[in-house]
Amino acid sequence: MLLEDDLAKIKELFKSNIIISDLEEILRFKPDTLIGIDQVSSEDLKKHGVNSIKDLAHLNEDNPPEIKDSIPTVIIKWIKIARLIEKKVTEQLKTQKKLLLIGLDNGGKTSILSVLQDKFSIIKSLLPTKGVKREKLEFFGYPIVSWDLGGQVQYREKYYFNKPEIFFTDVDLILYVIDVQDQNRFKESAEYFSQVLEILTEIGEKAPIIIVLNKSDQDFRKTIEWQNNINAIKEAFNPVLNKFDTFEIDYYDTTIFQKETIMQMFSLALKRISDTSEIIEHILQEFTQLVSGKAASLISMDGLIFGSFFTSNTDEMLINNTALLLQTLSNFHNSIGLIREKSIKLDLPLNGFIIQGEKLFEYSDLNIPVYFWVLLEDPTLIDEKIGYFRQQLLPLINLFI
Ligand SMILES: Nc1nc2c(ncn2[C@@H]2O[C@H](COP(=O)(O)OP(=O)(O)OP(=O)(O)O)[C@@H](O)[C@H]2O)c(=O)[nH]1
Ligand SMILES: [Mg+2]
Repeated sequence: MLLEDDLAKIKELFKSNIIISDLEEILRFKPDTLIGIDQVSSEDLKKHGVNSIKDLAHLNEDNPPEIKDSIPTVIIKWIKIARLIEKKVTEQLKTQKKLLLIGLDNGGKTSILSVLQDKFSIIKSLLPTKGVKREKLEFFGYPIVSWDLGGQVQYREKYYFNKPEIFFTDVDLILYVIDVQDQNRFKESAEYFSQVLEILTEIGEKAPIIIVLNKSDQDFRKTIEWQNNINAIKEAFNPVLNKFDTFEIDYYDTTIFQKETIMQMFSLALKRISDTSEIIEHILQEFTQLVSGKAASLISMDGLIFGSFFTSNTDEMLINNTALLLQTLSNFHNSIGLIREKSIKLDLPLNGFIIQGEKLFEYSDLNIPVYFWVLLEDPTLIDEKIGYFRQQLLPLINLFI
């Protein structure tokens, strides 16, 4: 059974005049009941045997049908939205995601969780976690249950691997935390990591994993020792990654002394488990092309990057870092009583482009503003095109994870 709340979120993908009384019937609706698909395209789709949302979901995205006046990326976007709806309707929606933090003792797992919840004052007095600490949390407004697996050897050996189903089933995301300053324990950590992957494989779990290179403190990060340690970690871990090559694994360096490193790591993590991040990135691509831009990004005021589109890595860095800094400035202005601007712009005339952020909407019960950022030469087209994208993006944000 879908919860009322989820039903409401799915309804937002449909045009406002569409009445939905029974969920099962949604999949039989004509494609043009969806926001963004007009009747002419719907008729065109019919010629390709697509009469319903379900038919649309089952099209091959590598070889989309040719529809008059629509570029392939738009059709692919429709296919993905139809798939999302099918998934939400047919699968029982889990309301909370399960996040597992694993790693040797003293790596910083509990500290990272504290930073994420802005509980800075308790960090100094943290003791080693005894066994497992489970907590219900809200990250960026999304509900998550964290399982913080204390890393002391007695728990690792006697507890987790004896009853793996309790700890490792139904996991959505794993953060494997390493202390990058403790070079004597990289091998031990890699062995533990290997045991964890072995167990996950045995019980058939396939959650995305981020190897968190924690304690990459700002001053230490500049040293040769840091670089040597990172190399040593990769040397110890890469054979494990190669052995278990079906897992999706990323490295990310963090320090609890710079909250933004933890937030960006977590942004990446949420994108990995998002049902809609890919669709959002398609829409950003569509928009960027329409306004002849170079890059676009959708970012919440608290720093969650829902998705980005870019043509070069420099453009990606440029737009995301500029946007995050300008948002920090906007948060400061807001904190001293200024009204939040709907549009934030940085003009770089000598370089021939501007970076502009438009407030699209607010999400979650916390009313967090979401800004749509674009890097482009000529901003005149933004106003004209943005309404259409606002309408498409809001439901996808609500269904992000
Ligand atoms: N320099 C530095 N110290 C950190 C960082 N993160 C955590 N620490 C310190 O590392 C120590 C251990 O942190 P915890 O969060 O308790 O480690 P844990 O991984 O939860 O350890 P167990 O619960 O035993 O598994 C504490 O003294 C933290 O203050 C970091 O980014 N940089
Ligand atoms: Mg702990």
